[in-house]
Amino acid sequence: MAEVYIGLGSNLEDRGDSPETQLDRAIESISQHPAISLIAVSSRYQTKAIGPGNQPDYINAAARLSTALSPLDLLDALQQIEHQQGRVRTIRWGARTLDLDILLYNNQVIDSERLNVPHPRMHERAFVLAPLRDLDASIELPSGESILNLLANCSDQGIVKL
Ligand code: A4P
Ligand code: MG
Repeated sequence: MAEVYIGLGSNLEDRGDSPETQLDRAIESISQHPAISLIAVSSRYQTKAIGPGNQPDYINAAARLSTALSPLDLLDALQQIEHQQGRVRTIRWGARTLDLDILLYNNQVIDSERLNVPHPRMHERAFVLAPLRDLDASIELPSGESILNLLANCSDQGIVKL
């Protein structure tokens, strides 16, 4: 079984469901997946969008999972859940109904065409690091960097715990 941390984010409605409700639905889908056990979900944060244009704030959270799925099979499962919730891929970093990112997969470093783990931008993003800290303040990246140190080095990025 692999120990996995994922990031969840939403800043658009899907068929009338708010970003908060989208996170609820994603967590429900993950918990019902036959090959994934949901261990814990972090607090939620309202966060200023990083990316182009004038986007609404995001709701972000993180979750700890246990799974027998390989990293790529897990990516497929998460992308299917994104798709079910009306995710349409248009511009990179553009607004989205639901984004599910694999942050950490055991202590593995993965650099393939479809998958980069640890998530390549997590070390500089308070909206990823703060929810991870809520789950387990002792988490380290495979490089040995502690998420607490990384979070302390982040500038004020306008994140508010809900
Ligand atoms: N991919 C590679 N590595 C991974 C991984 N570890 N987890 C590939 C998930 N996917 C991974 O992703 C594009 C491709 O990345 C996937 O097809 C997969 O093969 P995407 O979800 O289609 O597009 P994206 O999310 O727009 O691109 P990207 O580069 O993953 O964006 P980020 O870095 O995830 O940033 N601001 C706030 N406040 N909160 C947010 O949650 N999120 C983003 C997205 C930007 N700004 C944000 C937030
Ligand atoms: Mg993504």
